[in-house]
Amino acid sequence: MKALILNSGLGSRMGALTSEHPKCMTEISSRQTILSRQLTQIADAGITEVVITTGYYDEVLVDYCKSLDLPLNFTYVKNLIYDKTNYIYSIYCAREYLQDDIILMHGDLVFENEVFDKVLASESSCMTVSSTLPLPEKDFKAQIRDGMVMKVGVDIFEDALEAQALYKLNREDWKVWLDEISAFCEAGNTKVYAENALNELNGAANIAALDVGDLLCAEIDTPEDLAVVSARLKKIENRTVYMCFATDIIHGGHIAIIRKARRLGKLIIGVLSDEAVASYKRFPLLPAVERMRLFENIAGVSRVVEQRTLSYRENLEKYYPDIVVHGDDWCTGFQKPIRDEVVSILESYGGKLVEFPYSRDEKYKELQRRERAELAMPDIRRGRLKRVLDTKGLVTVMEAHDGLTGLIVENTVVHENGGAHQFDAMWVSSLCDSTAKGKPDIELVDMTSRFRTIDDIMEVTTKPIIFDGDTGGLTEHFVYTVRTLERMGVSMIIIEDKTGLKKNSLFGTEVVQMQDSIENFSAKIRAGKKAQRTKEFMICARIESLILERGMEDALTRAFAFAEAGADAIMIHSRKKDPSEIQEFIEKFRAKDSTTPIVLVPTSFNSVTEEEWKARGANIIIYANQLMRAEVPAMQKAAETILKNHRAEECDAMLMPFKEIIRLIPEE
Ligand code: SPV
Ligand code: MG
Repeated sequence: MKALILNSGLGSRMGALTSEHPKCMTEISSRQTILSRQLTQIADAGITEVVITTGYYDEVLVDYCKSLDLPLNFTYVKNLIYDKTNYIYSIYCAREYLQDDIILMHGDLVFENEVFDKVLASESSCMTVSSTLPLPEKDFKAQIRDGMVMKVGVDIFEDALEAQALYKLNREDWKVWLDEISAFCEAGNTKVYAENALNELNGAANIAALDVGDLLCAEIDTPEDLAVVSARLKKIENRTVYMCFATDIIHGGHIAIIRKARRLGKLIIGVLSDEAVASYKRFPLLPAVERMRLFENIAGVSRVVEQRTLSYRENLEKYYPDIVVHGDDWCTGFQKPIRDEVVSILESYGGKLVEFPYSRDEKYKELQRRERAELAMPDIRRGRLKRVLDTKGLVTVMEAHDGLTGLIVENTVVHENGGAHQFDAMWVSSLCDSTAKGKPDIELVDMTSRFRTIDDIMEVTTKPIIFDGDTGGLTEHFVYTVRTLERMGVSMIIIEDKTGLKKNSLFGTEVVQMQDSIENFSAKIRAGKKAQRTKEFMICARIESLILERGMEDALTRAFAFAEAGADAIMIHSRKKDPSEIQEFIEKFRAKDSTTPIVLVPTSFNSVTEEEWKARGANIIIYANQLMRAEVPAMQKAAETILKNHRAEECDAMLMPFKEIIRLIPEE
């Protein structure tokens, strides 16, 4: 593709403005001339070959083009009789350089970037017209039939639209026109417009009318035109454009869309907060401040701001951007409600939405895969629980007892309000890990086997892991457990203040269970904290006083003592359906300690929503065994159905096809 700019003419209607240089060198702002603007637009579009026809002040023009230092190769073709001919003859002189797809423009044309983008995006040959501007008395109009340009001229009024000499001409269409231009010139017909030759072709050049409506696309013939166009340009350049990003890896696709966006005006980039990113896809690798810094250093980005929610409302109502830019991927699917809201807010103040085609390039998918792999690395995974806690205030955790349940916790997503609701972390429960092995929950499954379960889960997932460490065992053993878990990339261990033969808390006082002394358990916590090597690993003290019916006072005394001993979080447990004792505990604990995170396992007291718990001051909600309780009855039912029917057909309806199950398993 080559650009052809016609700059041979005298520009005499500009008066003194063209006394020392050709019209195209007229300044349209303090930084730009008509020509420098055109050439920058051409270079930005990735076009490198430019043919310029010259004549009037040709040497000044050539020197000027060189001085612009743009990544363009110029071919200058001088029309030696520019003062006696029209530009049809300049084109004829340049014909040998024009055997290509061509962007043709008059040298006095000023158009905004969006116009040029539309021209470049047009697959068919096209000419810019406006269906909204009035027909000019003396300037170009195009006669349109079925969307195609039939004739162009100043005297055409029938079926006509205002038209500007900005064309994209595919090689075959251009050849037809260029041949006719040559025929005209060779017959001595050199004082007419090149469009006179086009008009002889009766539409054979297949040029579509490209309606650019009210967008700026105007020629400058007089000082009055110059004043109008300069004023419009100023407005355009002060336009603000808003885009929002959730990414922490910036690749070529992002740069391409940023480049396009910044051509529309001053670009403000909104960077989604960590919390908003987490609710949209997965927890970000880099915190928002660092992601903001990445964008601040991209050329053409005027300003970077945080967008705190998935909804654009807050920032749109703060910055009132003239344009919002987004990929067209949000037109359907779970992001549609966000888009709908943006459209209605923009409508309310006259803003505009510009959508670019979304890139689904394989190499970007590969980057996402690498990003996932990174998230699974122990050092990155370990610290993420603390980060999620800090950013979200409430973390939801689901039990996983093997690779497959890990994948379910990792990938289950519910789309609501334009976001993706999912679990933040995984709980490796002693009850479910033991049950999966057909063993009772009495610390019978040894640590080596428990670590194996963690490893199976870690191999296929990226979310942070909270480990159920039962009593933590002997303090001498516990310190080793802490270090092993840290090394593996586990984020938190929860140990309960029981001793002797531990039984599952859901048995309560139905079985004999011993609670550890405050002193012993505090010493265990202290030893664990001393043993750990990273600062992010968390040790949570679980208090069994309510389970063992030792009363609220005992629970609270222990909670404060364990926090004092260095526990990073406190878990309070209850097996009552009624949540009131847990609520009372939270209230009384929070009255004195506003920061230590509170962990709950609401298996029995399951009527309270996460939002209510958060409002009361809880921070981590663990769904400790629901996946296992879902799978056991489903498996039993399938087994019974086969036994009853002596075949599997009746059971089929209750089963998931394996094709769907294996979709859960990630491919490398
Ligand atoms: C577990 O899931 O193993 C627990 C929580 O420790 S509970 O079963 O409620 O005691
Ligand atoms: Mg347990």
